[in-house]
Amino acid sequence: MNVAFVSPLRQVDAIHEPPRGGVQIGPALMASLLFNKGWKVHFLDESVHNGGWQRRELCVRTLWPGQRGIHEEALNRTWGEVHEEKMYDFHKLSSTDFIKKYSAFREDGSVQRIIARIGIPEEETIEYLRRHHIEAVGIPLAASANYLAATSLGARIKRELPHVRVVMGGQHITADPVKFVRDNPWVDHVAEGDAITTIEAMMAGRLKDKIVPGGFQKMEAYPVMNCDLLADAGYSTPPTHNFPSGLKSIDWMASRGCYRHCEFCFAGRPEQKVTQSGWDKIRQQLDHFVACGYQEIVLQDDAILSRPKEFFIPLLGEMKQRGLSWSDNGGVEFESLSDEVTAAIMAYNDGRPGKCFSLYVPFNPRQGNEKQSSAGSMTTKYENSKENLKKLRSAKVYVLTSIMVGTPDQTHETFAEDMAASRKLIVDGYLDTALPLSATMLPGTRWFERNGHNIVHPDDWAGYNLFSTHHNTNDMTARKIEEGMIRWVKESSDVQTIEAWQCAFA
Ligand code: B12
Ligand code: SF4
Repeated sequence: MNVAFVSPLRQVDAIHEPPRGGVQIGPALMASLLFNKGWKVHFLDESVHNGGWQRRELCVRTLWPGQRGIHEEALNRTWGEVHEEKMYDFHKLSSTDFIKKYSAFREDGSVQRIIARIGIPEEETIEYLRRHHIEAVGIPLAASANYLAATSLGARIKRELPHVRVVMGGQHITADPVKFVRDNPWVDHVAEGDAITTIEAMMAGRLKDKIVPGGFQKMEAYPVMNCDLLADAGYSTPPTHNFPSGLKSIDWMASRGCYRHCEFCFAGRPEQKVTQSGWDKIRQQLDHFVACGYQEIVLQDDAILSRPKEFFIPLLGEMKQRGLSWSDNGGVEFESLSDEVTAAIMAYNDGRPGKCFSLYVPFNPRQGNEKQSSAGSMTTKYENSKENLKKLRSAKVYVLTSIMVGTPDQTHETFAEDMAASRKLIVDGYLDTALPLSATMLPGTRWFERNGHNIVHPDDWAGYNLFSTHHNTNDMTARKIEEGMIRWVKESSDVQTIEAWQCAFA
């Protein structure tokens, strides 16, 4: 068959969100599987394809209180102009005055955002599919923030190329496939959970049911990711979502699933138990990355420090042997940052080829510390892990964390404590940066169940990312959460530098 995986263009909030993206590992692995079976497979990411990242069209999107649907008006300004004015105001105005001017939550109760469409327009995607005689298209919908772009593209393909089968999947759909199909009846199939064992039958049209359950699959089910399929996709070097080492890098997961069940995270659902790749596959994959010219691996594993002696430390050995550099973007578990793990990472930076550039070590709210400062409570409880952060920095590893604003249990006081604790960690040399993230109630998580009713507007899809706010809490209004994001960037600027990939205000 002749099929395509198509990630649609991005629709981002031009004021509050830094545009970030990268290879979607799930679709890349499914594309590799079908390619290995002799299918012709096209891998398109329309946010970067054909110079897409530079193509940004702006509009003002308004959502009225009590009314469903969005209203959009074209904005005759460039991304550069909007960014320049925003940054001028950001430096000149107080946090409160900045939010008065730029809040998405208006006095009349509407939600209003400047939206940038980043990537190539839908008509060019349709033309590509037509020209290449594509028979079936897979559209990922992992992040809810991509809902409008993904459903608009899928519906348009069905309208203009009705013979093309449209198959969708990803974490957003897995959270509620029944609702998704009800709202989008044109779709041919959706995956509930993993599609690695079902994608072939869905794309080939061998199934009748719309919702195709795939469970949570172990790493054995996944092939080696074939990077030749991604070669012409248009991804940038350095990446837009990670420490800019300047090297040619690729996102990868050597394991997935987690043993913790954080209330805000989809990866922590009880059925998603940790599964780690076998060594033969890991070696084949790393050899293939090297052969394709990749110099740095961006690890996205959910629980990279699970069984560190048997997995993480030998994995470092395999990467070092090949002179590969690496960073961790998926999150290193602070509690498990033992002396042994720290020593292995420090030893990586021994001057021989291959370097560990950066580690993201989140101090997230955990069970039991929800009503406290995460940075304060975690670093007090795990004093040894804290000291290891300093050691890692001495080995020239860039160590960053995040500070979550607007978690359901946060109060103004605990947020102030979190800012103070994060600041002290930076000043005392434990961290390079703490970047602010606006808490998000993601479908399928316990936060969604507990606080989903506080999402200001149900059609505010652009609010489902970690930088723009979409909700109130019992203690904080949406505006106060937005203001907290601005305050932290402003008030910490004397002790840290936040980069463009970490925040919209750089
Ligand atoms: C790597 C990663 C990233 C990377 C790159 C991802 C990318 N290019 O989009 C970066 C750092 C850039 C990133 C960004 C974001 N991410 Co992210 N990310 C992940 C992470 C850690 C791994 C995803 C992965 O590759 N998994 C491995 C593969 C094998 O599994 P999979 O993706 O689940 O794919 C399987 C199924 O879902 C299904 N499937 C997936 N796609 C498709 C497509 C089709 C056609 C079909 C049929 C099936 C199907 O089948 C696959 C194979 O079995 C996940 C957490 C996780 N554990 O999955 C979060 C996750 C996907 N991200 C999440 C979020 C919120 C974001 C951001 C919005 C954060 C932000 N910036 O504000 C952005 C969105 C970017 C964007 N606009 O697309 C959420 C999404 C939840 C939600 N409902 O929104 C997740 C689930 C983490 C969480 N917090 O719970 N992310
Ligand atoms: S946030 Fe991290 S530690 Fe928590 S469940 Fe998700 S992957 Fe696991």
